[in-house]
Amino acid sequence: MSESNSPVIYSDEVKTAREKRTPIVALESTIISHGLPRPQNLLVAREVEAIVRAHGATPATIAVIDGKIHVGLSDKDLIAIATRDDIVKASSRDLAVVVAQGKSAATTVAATAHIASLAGIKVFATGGLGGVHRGAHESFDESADLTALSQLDITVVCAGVKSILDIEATLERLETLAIAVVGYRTSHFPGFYFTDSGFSLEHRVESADEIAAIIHARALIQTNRSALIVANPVEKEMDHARHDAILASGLRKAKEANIVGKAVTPFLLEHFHEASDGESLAVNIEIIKSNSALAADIAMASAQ
Ligand code: PSU
Ligand code: MN
Repeated sequence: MSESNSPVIYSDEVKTAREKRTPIVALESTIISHGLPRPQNLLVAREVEAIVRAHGATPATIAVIDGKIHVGLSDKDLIAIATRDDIVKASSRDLAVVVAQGKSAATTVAATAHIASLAGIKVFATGGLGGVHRGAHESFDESADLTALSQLDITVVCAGVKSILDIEATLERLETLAIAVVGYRTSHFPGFYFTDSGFSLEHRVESADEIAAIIHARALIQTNRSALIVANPVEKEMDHARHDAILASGLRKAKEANIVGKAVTPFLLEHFHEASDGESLAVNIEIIKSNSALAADIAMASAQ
């Protein structure tokens, strides 16, 4: 494909970073369009980019706008993703359809990781990964994030997987798919809103340098055909009893409203933000900020 026909457009700062080979951090956009309420979503998207820059790396928020895949968004693009009503949620399998039909989409972890890999970006920050949903033995609802990450050489910084999921089953699937998981300054797998999901981790790391060393070793040993997950727990977690009550009502409402497929995760997140009076929103924002800072530090350490 010639450069001019390419569906991929780089922002000016990402273009410069690619030319100079300086560290870049990929950021997903579904959290902006479907994960956070307006108007905070736009403010957070901007803030997260500023954090990556403050830590010395270049942010590359990824999304599809009018049929073009953008790696790095201008402020106008960020506004479009945060405010337009025609932004669909795209996983990897949706990308080519959206591009060919000239549509606009926010990218999930799966789609963002795919495009980041295409662009040679090795480090990616998100909030929480998708995983195995509760009741998946009947619904078969398992996020395509897991399959995508089983096929891509990328390091994803996240706060574990959302507590709305079946965390134990998700950890089993990560093991099967050969997706490595290390805890950042913890031996417990975080549960997004919780610092500790109740499941322990085998590997713990203390610094970005240590993670950079693992990334380097993965390449040498060629176990980098699947992703490395850096699980970074949020400091101030949600109240457990309140969380459990909100989750129970959310799952019940989702069932009553017959919410299925890719609508499930956004539905439950929105329910949390409404029912918790902003507590889950505050935790969610802390998570994405802290993960972006750590991802930038890892990208910088990896460049040494
Ligand atoms: N984490 C968040 N907010 C989000 C998501 C993750 O803090 O909105 C999004 C991510 O884009 C993730 C997606 O890839 O939810 C998973 O959706 P599903 O369960 O339908 O695969
Ligand atoms: Mn799903």
